[in-house]
Amino acid sequence: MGLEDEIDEIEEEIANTPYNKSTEAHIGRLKSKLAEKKEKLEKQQSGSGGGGGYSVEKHGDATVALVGFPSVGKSSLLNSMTNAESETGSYEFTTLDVNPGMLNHRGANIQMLDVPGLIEGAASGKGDGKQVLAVVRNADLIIFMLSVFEIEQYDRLQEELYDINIRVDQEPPRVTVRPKIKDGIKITSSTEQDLDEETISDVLRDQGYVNADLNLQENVSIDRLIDGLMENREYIPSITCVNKVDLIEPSYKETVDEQLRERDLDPEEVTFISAEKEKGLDALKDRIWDNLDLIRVYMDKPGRGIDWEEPLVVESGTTIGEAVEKLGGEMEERFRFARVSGPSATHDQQQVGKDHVLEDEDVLKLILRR
Ligand SMILES: Nc1nc2c(ncn2[C@@H]2O[C@H](COP(=O)(O)OP(=O)(O)OP(=O)(O)O)[C@@H](O)[C@H]2O)c(=O)[nH]1
Ligand SMILES: [Mg+2]
Repeated sequence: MGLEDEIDEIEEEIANTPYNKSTEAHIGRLKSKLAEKKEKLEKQQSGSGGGGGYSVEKHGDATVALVGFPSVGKSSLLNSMTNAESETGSYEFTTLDVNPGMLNHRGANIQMLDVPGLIEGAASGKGDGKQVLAVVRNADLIIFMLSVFEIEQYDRLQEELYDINIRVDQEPPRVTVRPKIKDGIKITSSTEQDLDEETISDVLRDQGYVNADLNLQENVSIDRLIDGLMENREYIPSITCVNKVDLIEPSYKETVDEQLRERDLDPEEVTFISAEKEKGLDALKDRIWDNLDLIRVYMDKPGRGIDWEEPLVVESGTTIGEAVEKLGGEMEERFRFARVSGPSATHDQQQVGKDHVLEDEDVLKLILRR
């Protein structure tokens, strides 16, 4: 029996076993066995695939990936929002490669990747789907793109990404494990756990830990526990947009909203657009910006004044020290202190050190050693 068959078999058994206290331990074993087999399969495939695949170099201040089925309008959107020219077509699979484009919004350069239409089973390595999908792993934000008549595709997109170990809209599990040389497995937890200690220890042992300290800072499920023990999971936030709204009557919107709600998507948080008619694109750009959690810092340069055109774009929560590190070179070596004006400052030109946390639209002047 091949690995893929074994995986199918375990998945089937999990699906057919009702989850309750008496089956919990068994399911725990099955799930960790499954994780292990998937890991092995992935290694086999990446080993024999001859490398290469699709890798897109990261450029700009952040990267977002457009994910959707063929013909939902990904290339059309890329073309209308960025400098890219991606081929569009009325037939499926027009785009076969990953096309990057650069979106400039609020002074930030945001790289957008047009990921070829997801095919069913892409994540299991059929065709080139899996390699193509893998570029999504490097994204800072995923945009799920749905056509207004095919909202149900959302489910499939979620599954495909889950299968390549992307966890969408999840925080990383608050699970830390420290291997040691003796004394078996010890579990400490800051909260009540639903899982039995026995189940947790079994999962740990199945993942190859014989002696280890496990610390849990959340009430973990079996899946979250396994994710927390694995190093190859990516946790990426997402937004959803619904395209081709120019094709529906206003009265049909309620039906679409209902289909979104069935998938736990709040219609208010979904962006309705027409890539072709260029409707809703500003709202989408704002949503992208909001969800990337970036801030703009305007540099006050000696002799040149404040650069309002090209701010330094960094993650929110960035300190002066980290910003200076990003600027690198001279700035880093000769840094003495900084003067900040704007939202994070108590007064104009406040003198601050490296620990000061920046906020969106701050003006920053670096005072350097001679
Ligand atoms: N009516 C309407 N048609 C659109 C819209 N956006 C895209 N289309 C059309 O839908 C078809 C597919 O668009 P593409 O942008 O090529 O779709 P894609 O998602 O890149 O497709 P693949 O590259 O095959 O994965 C084209 O004929 C577009 O003209 C829209 O907002 N409204
Ligand atoms: Mg395309």
